[in-house]
Parts: sequence; structure tokens; C-alpha cells
Amino acid sequence: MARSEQLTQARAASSTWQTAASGALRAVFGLVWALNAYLSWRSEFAGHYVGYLHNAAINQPSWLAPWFDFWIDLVTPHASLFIWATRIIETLIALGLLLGFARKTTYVVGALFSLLIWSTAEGFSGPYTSGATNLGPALVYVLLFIGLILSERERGRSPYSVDYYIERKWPGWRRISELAGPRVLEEVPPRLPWSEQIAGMVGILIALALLFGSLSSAMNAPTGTPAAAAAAVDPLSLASTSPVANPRDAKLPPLLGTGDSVDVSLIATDTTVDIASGVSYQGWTFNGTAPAPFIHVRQGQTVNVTVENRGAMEHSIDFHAAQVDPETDYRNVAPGQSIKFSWKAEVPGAFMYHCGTSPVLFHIANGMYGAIIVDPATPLPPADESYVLVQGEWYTSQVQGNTLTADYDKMLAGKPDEVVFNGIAFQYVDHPLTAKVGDRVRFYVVDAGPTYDTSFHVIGSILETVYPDGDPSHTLNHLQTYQIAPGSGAIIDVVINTPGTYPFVDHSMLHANAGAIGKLKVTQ
Ligand SMILES: [Cu+2]
Repeated sequence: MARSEQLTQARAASSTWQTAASGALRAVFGLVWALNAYLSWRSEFAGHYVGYLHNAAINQPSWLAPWFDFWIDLVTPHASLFIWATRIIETLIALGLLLGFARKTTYVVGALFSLLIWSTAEGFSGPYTSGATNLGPALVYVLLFIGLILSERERGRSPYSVDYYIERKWPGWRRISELAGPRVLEEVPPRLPWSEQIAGMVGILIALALLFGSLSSAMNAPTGTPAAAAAAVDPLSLASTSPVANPRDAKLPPLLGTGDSVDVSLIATDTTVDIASGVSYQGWTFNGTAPAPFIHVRQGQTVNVTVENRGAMEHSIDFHAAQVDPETDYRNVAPGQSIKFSWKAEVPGAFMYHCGTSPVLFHIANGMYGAIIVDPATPLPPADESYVLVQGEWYTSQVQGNTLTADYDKMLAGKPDEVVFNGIAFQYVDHPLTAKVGDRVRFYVVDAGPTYDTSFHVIGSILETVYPDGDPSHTLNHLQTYQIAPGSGAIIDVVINTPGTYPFVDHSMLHANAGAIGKLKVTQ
């Protein structure tokens, strides 16, 4: 055999294998897309969709902010349209790659779509990490599409594609399927013998089995590893700009009773509560709200307590206003059980009460806290308006969409996502508390923490009288700010003589930014 003939044969063989390899690469890439497409059809994907956009916007360089804001503004009001578009586009790309259908269009659309979705929505499905780290995978996807484009420009028609058979009937199909020029397309594409095709497919299947095996074990990694770290969404970034729908009434409720004893019934349940406008949180509560009911009694009254546990785990009660044996009365109550005990309200004040079951940090941060106001036997100077403000903290992780739940790691690290008065961020900005000029406005402020104190301050005013812990035997006058530690309270009177809107804040501005701000509207 002549040397030139040998060379031609060798070239033909290598070209045959390259064409097969290019087809195999396309099909394997198609399987990855099929997995992406499959994940996009799950309800979790739809539930998280808007959250992904917000996540992706975190930690981006400032020059990219308009790009991310543009997508958030565009997608948020039409989320379901974008969810369906994403599902359909991903499915079509997967089919195009697997079958070799409309290859040119598939590659171009695929490259553009990859760049877009990775740079805006954090990728295709779980597990997620936040921000710019996804630009890496985006570029890999785009490069793979470009690789396919370049390879097929060189090689022309692919016998391992549906396009090949369509073109044999309708040559015009080449316009949306082929990347090569007319000269290359004239050539008959080389094709491997069936035996070698089958051997190649077996090899690919083994490689894929190994790949998906390691992928699924990475995706099922235990909590705490980066792969399982849930979407870290800031609840305030999910909040709607419309006003809080159901603000908590801050008015001090009337005394529970005027007799010598009063009955208090608290029911522990697993409840979903609002923590910002349009944002809910799966927490634990007493009587379905966080904070729990404001309890108002008078010094000298006996408080008959019943705590019933209708939740899924142990809970208990701890009244800071009571003096009882904690091992007995504050013991854990199993689900389905209840506890009764009585105590006498001997000391007046603004007190916290909470679940005391371990870890208390978790039970308080998950919503199980409230305020109990014990009026002094000799009444304070009368107030015209009386409001209860219980400051709390929310530590969140996203369950789905605008529904969040607890993040114990954030609790341990002392990193609240929200700091709030009466459970819902900014609710009294949307719905200001009210008073008339010259009124004595009394705030019963309780800091439930669990971790941070409050530096209570009324902008535009000076605190007229402060009763530390709410006891009239301690009286301070004319303070600018009063600091209240977690687990304590104070009664704070202000008198405002000029009409206007006076914000009240936790003057730790980090906390005010995170929700601990409200407004007092003073009118004539
Ligand atoms: Cu509890």
C-alpha cells in the first residue's frame, strides 16, 4: 500500500472517531440538561424561583446591581410566566442536544440561556450557593456550546443526529441545523461501524453512572455542608413594598380581670406567622402569634396558668413576673400534655415570659415569647395612650418562596436577619401608632432578645419618665435613650407637644435597619 494511501486512510479513521466523539459529547451534555430540565419541573423549583434571583443578587459587585435589579423587577410580578418559560426552554435544549435536533439553533440558544440564567438566577435547580460563584459553571456551559459549534463547523453533518435524517428529506432544514459552510456539507459524513458505536455507548453509560453516582451523593450531603446549605435569602429582600397586611395591635389590652385571681391559658403550637410584609415564618408560638398574647394583670392578683402543648415537641413556660420553683412549674410539657400552676403577681413591672425548653435560644428565637404587664397596686400617673412593644429577633432560612423557617446556626452566631417590634419588621412604619398633642404616651417595652438588647429612643422627643423594669419605685426622668437588656423591660412615657410623626427605634442602627423601627403619629 502506498504511503499516501495509508495517510488518507488514517485521516479518514481519525475523522470518523472525531465525528463520533463530537456526537457523544453532545449527547452527554444533553443528559446533563435533561437533569436540569427535570429539576425545573418540580414544585420546589417554582417555589424558590424568585428567591434564587434575590440570592443571585447578593454579594455582586455594585456595577452589576442594575442588571440584577432589572431582572428582579421584571420577574417578580410575572414569576409563573418565567418559571414556565424556563421549564420549556430547558426541556427543548435537552431534547435538541440528546436527539441532535436543530443543532445550530439549540447551541446558540443554549449558550445565551446559560449565560443569562447563571448570571441572574443562580443556576437551574438545587443545591444552591449564593452569588457570583455560579459564574464559573455558566462559563463552562457556554464554552461547551462554543466547543460544539466550532467542532461541527469543521465536521459538517452528523450521522448521529435527527437533523441528518430530516435533511435527507428536506435539505432546507440545514439552515437551522448546520453550522458548516456549503463545501463541508457536500461531504458524506463518516460513520463508525455499529460494533464500535455500541462499544462507545457502553463506555459512555459507565462513565455517566459514575458521574451521577458521585453527583447524587454530593446532593444528599448532610446538613451543614456547603452542598446542603439552603438558599440564604434575606427575608427583608423578599418583603413586599406594600404595607404589612395584618399589623399586630400594640395597644395595652385591658386587665384580664378585676378580681383576686385571673386565668391565663396558653397553647403551644407550630404556627406560620408573618415576619415582614408578605413574608411568613414557620415557627412555634403560644396562642398562634409571635409575640404571644400581651397579658395584663394587677399587682396582688393570683394568676392561674394552664399551658397546653399542641405542638410537635416539648415546650414549657417561664414567667419573669413569677417567683416559683422552676423545676416544678417550668418543667417540660410533652406534646399532647398540659400543665397547670398558680402564682401571685407580687412585683409590678413590664416582664417577659417565654418557653424555657432547651435550647431556650431556639425556642425564643422561634417565636415563643411574650410580655406580661403587672400594674402596680398604686396606679402610675394615668397615660392617654398605652402601647406594648416587644422586641424580638428572627434568624431565618428559606423553605420555599416567601416562607422561611429557623436557622439555628445564625442563632448561635448571633446574626439575626430581622430585629422587630411585635414580630413583624417595619409594621408600625406602615401603620403608625397614634396620639394627640400633649398626650402622655406610655410604652411598655420588653426586650425578648433572645440575644440583643434594645436602645429605645424616640426621634424628636426626650423620654419624659422611665421606670426601669416597669417598677414605679425606680423612676428616671429626661433620658435620651434607654437601654433594655434581653429578658427585661421598662415603662417609658413620652409627652409630645408638637404635631408630627416621631419614629421610635432601637438606636442600635443595625437593628433599626433590620426592622426595629416604628412611627408615632401625633396630631392636634
Ligand atoms: Cu418551646
